Amino acid sequence: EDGSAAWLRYAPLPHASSYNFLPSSIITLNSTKGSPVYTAQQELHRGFRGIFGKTLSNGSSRSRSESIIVGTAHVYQKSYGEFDEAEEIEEDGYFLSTEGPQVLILGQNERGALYGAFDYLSRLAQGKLDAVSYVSNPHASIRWTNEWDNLDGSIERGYAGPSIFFENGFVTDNATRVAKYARLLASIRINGIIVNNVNTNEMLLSPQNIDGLGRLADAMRPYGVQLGISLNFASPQLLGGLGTFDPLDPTVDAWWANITNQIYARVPDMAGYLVKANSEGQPGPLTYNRTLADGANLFARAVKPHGGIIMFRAFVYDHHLNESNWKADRANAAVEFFQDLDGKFDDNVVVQIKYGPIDFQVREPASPLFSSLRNTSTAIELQVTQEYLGQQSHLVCIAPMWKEILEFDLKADNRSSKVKDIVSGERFRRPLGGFAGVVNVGTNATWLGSHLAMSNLYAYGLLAWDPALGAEEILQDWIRLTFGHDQKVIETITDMSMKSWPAYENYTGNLGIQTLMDVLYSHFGPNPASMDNNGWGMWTRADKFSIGMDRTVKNGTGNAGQYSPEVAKVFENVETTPDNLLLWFHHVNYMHSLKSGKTVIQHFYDSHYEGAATAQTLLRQWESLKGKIDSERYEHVLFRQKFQAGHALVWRDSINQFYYNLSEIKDEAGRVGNHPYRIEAEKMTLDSYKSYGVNPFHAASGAQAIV
Ligand code: BDP
Repeated sequence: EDGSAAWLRYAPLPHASSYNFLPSSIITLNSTKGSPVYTAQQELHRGFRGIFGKTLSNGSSRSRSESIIVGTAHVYQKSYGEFDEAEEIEEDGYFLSTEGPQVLILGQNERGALYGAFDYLSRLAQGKLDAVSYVSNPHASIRWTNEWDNLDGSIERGYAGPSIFFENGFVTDNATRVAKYARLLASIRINGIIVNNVNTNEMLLSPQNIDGLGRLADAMRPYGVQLGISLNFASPQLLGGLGTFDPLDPTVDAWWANITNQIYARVPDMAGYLVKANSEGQPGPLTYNRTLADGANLFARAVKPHGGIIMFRAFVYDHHLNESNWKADRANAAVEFFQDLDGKFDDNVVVQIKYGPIDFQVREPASPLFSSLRNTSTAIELQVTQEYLGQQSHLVCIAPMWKEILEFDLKADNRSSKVKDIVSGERFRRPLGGFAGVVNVGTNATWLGSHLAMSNLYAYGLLAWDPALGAEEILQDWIRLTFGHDQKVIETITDMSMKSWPAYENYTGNLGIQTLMDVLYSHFGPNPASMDNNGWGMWTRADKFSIGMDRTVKNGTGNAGQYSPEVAKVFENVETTPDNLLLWFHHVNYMHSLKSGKTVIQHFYDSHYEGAATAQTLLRQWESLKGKIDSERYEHVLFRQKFQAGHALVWRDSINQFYYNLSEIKDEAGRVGNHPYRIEAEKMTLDSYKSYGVNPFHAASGAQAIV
């Protein structure tokens, strides 16, 4: 159990032999090798062998009883006649029925049939053997992952080893693991992968790499997963040798049309392009005083004849923010850059918006851009890789956070406007929309570097398909599939996971102050001092007396005013702003009273103690599963839980000490700065260890560490 099978283990079901009503053959309505329906058949064989130890035969249409019929609804109807549900099935959707003498798995398209087969197998593997009959349709058409893989094989913000897509400047020769990843993604109904980093290298478009992309797409196609790529805006100049990359220059236009045609010649079903322009050093249309829409439409024209889509990222900001302008607020950037462009994007452009206005923080309000763009298709960008959330060394189950964002009502025109209904295209009647999840899997057998982090990938896929599902419900399905049916295992991992995001928020940065990590590069470990006066923003604005970012219209950066009036009213007022976003929107005295009656500073101290205490219990809870989980995965997780338990203490003491030093306000419980039982390592007799000063100093007690 090295984790490579993830949730597709098809482990033997306890008491499987007592089920006597299982089908014995499969009738496949399209047996062309490499088609998703063919893959579905293979998967059904594999699943039945694993779960029931049963070999299914390949049936013919005459042997209909006790068989599974899998294929598209269309083909089924031609052979077997109409069925009532056919009309309800939408693109990529499927009908699953286990009620009659046959099991029916019928997709609107081939991909849908494969999703239906995976759903059926997931039910069986979980022991959900009751008869069901339902149509399942996707909430949104775009359900993609983004992978931040570089051509040299490294992965930006990846925590599971090198790339499965690239090595040494080229697309990998061996796409076996890419096919396995596509299989994993198809099982959670993801239909596209952007394979390379948003911070791009134009050499991706060399002839050799275009051919390589074809290889990747070939490996993914049997799973209904389409390939897409990130582009470097300056490629016409960097690679094509043109004197310009101005999006309105006809030679640039022709260059992109030409290279796009070359790519489609090799990858006829390419999903499209992802573009990060004019952000964090990436080139873009602003260089030529063109708008971001001019930039996006350039690519939209190139892919249009091929049916491709442009995902244009809203993550555009001027990162030269500094204290000279106290009104500078990166949270305002996306709306400022994009609001006047609403309606100016071509129909096959989707603006891809990070869930919050800043950058994947532990707590952010939903981005106001979702409700500012009414005539533009949008998608939400979520992060599965735990960049700011402990980098897979901390257990943080993110689905509850995603749910809060997706369910948030932006009240556009004072009508229900939940984020999930905006990105599906429904609220503003847009033709496209959906989800992009930054995953960053690597070659490590565990895919993400941590077994427990895989619940986040699983949940991402299922929420993109159906955001109405509950976080806990998804989690428990994942646990059963990943770790089996033991009730104690299910309850313990559920409890650990559901506690983990609040705990992480508590010990890293609460009340909406953001993850108080080292913002300068690593994004790991505490460094509250780094949050202000750097090139990326000024976020905590903490001084001796007060803390928080005043984002009100009245006195602050005006960010609250980017929301619709109904929502803005709530955030503008310190009394009505929820405590968990208080310091996101307001600058208050440390002695300001929260709704709980506690002061801000005391809440800080207490939460950091509570969060770190929970991290200790996560470890104990995991230890209670010894013997109930195979030792390979048990030990792997144990190592991480121990690390988290220790690192949570480092976080707790660093943050508390930092604000105690700054405010000089004592902890009512007398804990902060007072560790009577602690023996500092550097004070001991050091035998082949040396002590050294730690920077930032507050990340080690006594500012010293030993090596
Ligand atoms: C930041 C990451 C950086 C990414 C950037 C992005 O730290 O590595 O390039 O987002 O999303 O969070 O473009």
